[in-house]
Amino acid sequence: MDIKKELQQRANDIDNALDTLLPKESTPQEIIFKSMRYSIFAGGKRLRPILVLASCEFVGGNTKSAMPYACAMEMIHTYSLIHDDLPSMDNDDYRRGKLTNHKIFGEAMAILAGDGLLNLAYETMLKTGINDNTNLEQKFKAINEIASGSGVIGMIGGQVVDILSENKAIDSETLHFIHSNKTAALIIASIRAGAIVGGATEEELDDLTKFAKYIGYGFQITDDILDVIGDEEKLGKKIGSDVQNNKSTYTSLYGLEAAQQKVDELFIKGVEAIEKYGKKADFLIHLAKYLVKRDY
Ligand code: GRG
Repeated sequence: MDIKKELQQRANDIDNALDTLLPKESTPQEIIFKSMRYSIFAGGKRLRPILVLASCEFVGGNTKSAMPYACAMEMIHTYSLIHDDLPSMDNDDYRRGKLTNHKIFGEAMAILAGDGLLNLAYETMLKTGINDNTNLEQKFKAINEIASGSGVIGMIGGQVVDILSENKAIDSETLHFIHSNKTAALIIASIRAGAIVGGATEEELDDLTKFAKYIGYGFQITDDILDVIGDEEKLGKKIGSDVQNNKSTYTSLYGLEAAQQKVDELFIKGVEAIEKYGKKADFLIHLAKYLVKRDY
C-alpha cells in the first residue's frame, strides 16, 4: 500500500469538506473567518479525521456519514493547537511551517478563532442528527466520545497537568497521565467516534479502543523523540521546545533508546489488538506504522 498517496487522497477529501463547513462571508466579523481558515488550512496532516473515517470504514460503515465527525475532530485539534501556541501557553512562533495564529491575527483574535472552531465542531456534529434523525443514539454517543475525549477528563485535563508540571521533575505516573490525556485521548475519541457512527459491534469497539490506546500513546512518545532529533523543516516547527520550556518528556525521563523501544513495543501491541480482522485491518495498521514511526 502506498500509504502516503492514500493519506493525501483522504486528506484532500477532508479539506474539501472543511472548506464547505467554514464560513467565509464578507460580514463585519470576517476577520475571524480568515483567522479560523488560516490555521485550518495551514497544512495539517489530518491524521485524526483520517482515523475517524478509517475506523468507520473498518466496521463497514458509510464514511460519508462520518465526514462531519471527522471535520469536527480536525476543528477541535486545530483550536487546541492555536491555544497551545499562545504566549500564555507554549508561546510558539511557528506551527505547521507557518507563523502561529496569534502572530498574524493577534492574541485576542487567536483566542476567538479557537473558540469559534470549537463551537463550529459541535454545530457540525449536531446538524447530522437534525438533518437526518435516524441512528440518533449512535450520533449522540459519537458526539459524547469527542466531547469527553477533548474535555477536562481528556485533552484539556492533560494540558492542565502539563502546565502544572513545567519546571518540575515529574514521575512516570504523571508523565503517563499527561501523554494519555493531552494526546492519546483525541486519537482514542477519533477512532471510537468513527466506529460508533459506523455501527461497530461491542467486540469491534473494544478491539479498536485497545488499538487506539497503544497507538495514541506511541504517537506522543514519537513526538517527544522528534522534539530531540526531528527535522525542523519536515515538522514545520522548531525542535528543542520541550527542553526550552523545561518540560519532562519520555526521552528526558528514560532516554532516547528506551523511548524508541517503547514506541516499537506499543506499535506491536496495537497491531495485535486488530490483526485478527485480516485484510480489513490493513489500512489502520499501515496508518499506525506511519503515526508512530512518523516517516513523513
Ligand atoms: C490548549 C486545550 C489545549 C490543549 C492543547 C493538543 C495540545 C493540547 C497541545 C499541542 C501540543 C502538542 C505537542 C500536542 C501533542 C499532540 C501532537 C503531537 C500534536 C500535533 O499533531 P499532528 O502531528 O499535527 O497531527 P498536524 O499539524 O499535522 O495536525
